[in-house]
Amino acid sequence: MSDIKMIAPHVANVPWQERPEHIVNAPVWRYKENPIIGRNPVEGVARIFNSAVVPYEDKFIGVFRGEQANGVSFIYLGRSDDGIHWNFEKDKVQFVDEDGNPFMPNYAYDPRLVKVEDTYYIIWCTDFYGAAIGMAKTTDFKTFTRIENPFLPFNRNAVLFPRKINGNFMMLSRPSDSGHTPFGDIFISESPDMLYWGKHRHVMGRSSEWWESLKIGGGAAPIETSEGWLLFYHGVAGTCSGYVYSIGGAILDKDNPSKVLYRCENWLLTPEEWYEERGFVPNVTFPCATIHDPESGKIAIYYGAADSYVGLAFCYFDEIVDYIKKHSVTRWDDTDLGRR
Ligand code: BMA
Repeated sequence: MSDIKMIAPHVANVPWQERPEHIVNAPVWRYKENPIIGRNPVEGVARIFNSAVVPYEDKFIGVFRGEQANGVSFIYLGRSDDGIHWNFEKDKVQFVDEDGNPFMPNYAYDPRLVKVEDTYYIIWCTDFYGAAIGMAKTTDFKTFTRIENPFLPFNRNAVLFPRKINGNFMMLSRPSDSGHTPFGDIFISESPDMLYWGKHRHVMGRSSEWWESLKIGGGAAPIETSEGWLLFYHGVAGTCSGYVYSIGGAILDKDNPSKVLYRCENWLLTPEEWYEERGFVPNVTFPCATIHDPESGKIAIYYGAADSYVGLAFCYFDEIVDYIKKHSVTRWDDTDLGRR
């Protein structure tokens, strides 16, 4: 076993189910009662998927992608005592500008939720004359204040690191196009103030492994470890009947996270269950968050399934790190600084 340590606040009540006996060779297993969020969960919302949660006041809170019955996605707030059963607010999250005036995006999808210092940041895909990254902050989950869109269009899948590195906020993103983007690598950018972003670097690209050969994108907020940042991300294959989204894992350098230390050549989870293979968009497992605890080593992964449901999967920190290291294949453009 690896002696790598997870560096994160203790969470006593990580949602959890032990590994079923029949799962022997895989480091990640699913919650038996998946999906944890089914169809039509809120009046006027047809599907909730691709959503992010955090521990909050000994319970859990989350920002959920709710696709309304008119096909437009917005963010809905949900609360849970156990991280599994969720209650949603009826109305979508109302964003305001710095002066407190209403400032709603035209749409909002694939939100991530990351606590940095004392503030919770929501990062989502927004319409900024095309798909781009939207950001807002809150300290009380009552007022959600938008901050400047960090990047130009087109971009998606932005994921903030949970702390500053070398004095700067760090964010992963995936430059894209305006449609169903048939390409894409993960990049990282830095900011001293969450306003001005620069020092852009390439982190990792599509690989020659089939399951992530078309495009990749950040997933859950990276988990700090004694050696580097554990990243769950999505990798996409283009097949003759459409895209297939799987979950991958990598460990990025602690001080220079544009360098990949380890990258698992195998997917960690790929569509296999009915709720992943069948839905609005079949064959999608799309990770957006983890709840994790350094004391027990438990990690619960929240992922969108088939653009229709939310699924929950589990792994042990030690085992997933060992698995990623054991099956690591990196290329020179993963391990370099990502500057050209
Ligand atoms: C991507 C995003 C995700 C979605 C996926 C599969 O481009 O739009 O929200 O889960 O496609 O449809």
